[in-house]
Amino acid sequence: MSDASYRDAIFTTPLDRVASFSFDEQVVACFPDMVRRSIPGYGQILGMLGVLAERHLRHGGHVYDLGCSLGAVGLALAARLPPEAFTLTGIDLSPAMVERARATLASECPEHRIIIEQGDIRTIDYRPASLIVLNFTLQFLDPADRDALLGRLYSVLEPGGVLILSEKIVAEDEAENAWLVERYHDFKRANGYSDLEISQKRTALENVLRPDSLATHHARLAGLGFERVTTWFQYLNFASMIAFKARPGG
Ligand code: GEK
Repeated sequence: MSDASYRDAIFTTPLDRVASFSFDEQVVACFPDMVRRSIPGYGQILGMLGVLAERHLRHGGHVYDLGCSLGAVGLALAARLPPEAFTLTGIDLSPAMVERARATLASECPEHRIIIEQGDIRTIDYRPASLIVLNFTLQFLDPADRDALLGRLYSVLEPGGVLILSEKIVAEDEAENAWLVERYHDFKRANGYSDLEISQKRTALENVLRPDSLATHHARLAGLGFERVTTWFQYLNFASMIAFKARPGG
C-alpha cells in the first residue's frame, strides 16, 4: 500500500545530540501513528470537526485547513459532508507532507473539491472563507507571528464564519501545569513510548512547539473581534476552541 504508515520510532535510540524537530520525510512516514499516540483526543477532535462543519459551515462555503499535514481534516469533512457542501484548500509548509496528502485525498475522496498547496500560512494570499481550521499548527509558529496571522484570518472569514483552533496548551498555574505534563507523559507511556523517547522528543520540540495558555488564546481571539470563543474540547494539556465571527446586525 503506497500510503502505509510506519510506527513512530524516531527517538527510540539514544542520540548524542537531539536535533530540532522538523516535518521531514522520516516524520511523514510515521505521522499518522505519531499523532494518534501523542495527541490526546486527536481522533475525537477530527470526528467532531465533521459534526461542527455540518452545523456551522455555509452550504458550498470555502474551508481552509492550515498546516494540513496529511489532509486529515479534509478527510474528516469528506466523511460527513457531500462533495457539493464545501470546497477546501489545505496548506502545508512541508513538501513531503503535501505530496503525500495529495495522493491520499485523490484516492480516498476523489469527488470532493479539495486541493492541497505547499506554502507558508503566514504569507499566502487568502480568499474569503466560511470555516478555517488550525488543527495543532499555530503552536509551531513564532509567537510573534501569531497575532498577525489570526488577524488576517479574521479579516478573510465571512460574517457568520467560524475558526477552529486546536492547540497544545500550558496551564498558568505552575502546579497544575506540572501535573498535566506528568499525566501527558503517562499518556504517552501508556501508548507505548519509552522514557527515552519521551525525553528526546521533548528536547527536539523545545523552541519549536511553544504553547500558549487558554487565557492567552481567548484574549487574542476576542481582541481580534471574534464575537464568542468557546473551548469545546480539552484532554490534559491539549484543547480545541471554536471562535465565531458576528453576522452584521446578528
Ligand atoms: C492534522 N493539522 O493532522 N505554514 C504552513 N504549514 C506549517 C507552518 C507554516 N508556517 N509551520 C508548520 N506547518 C494536522 C496536524 S501538524 C501537528 C498538524 C503536529 C505545518 C507542519 O509542516 C506540519 O505538517 C503541521 O503544520 C503541524 O490535523 O505534528 O503536532
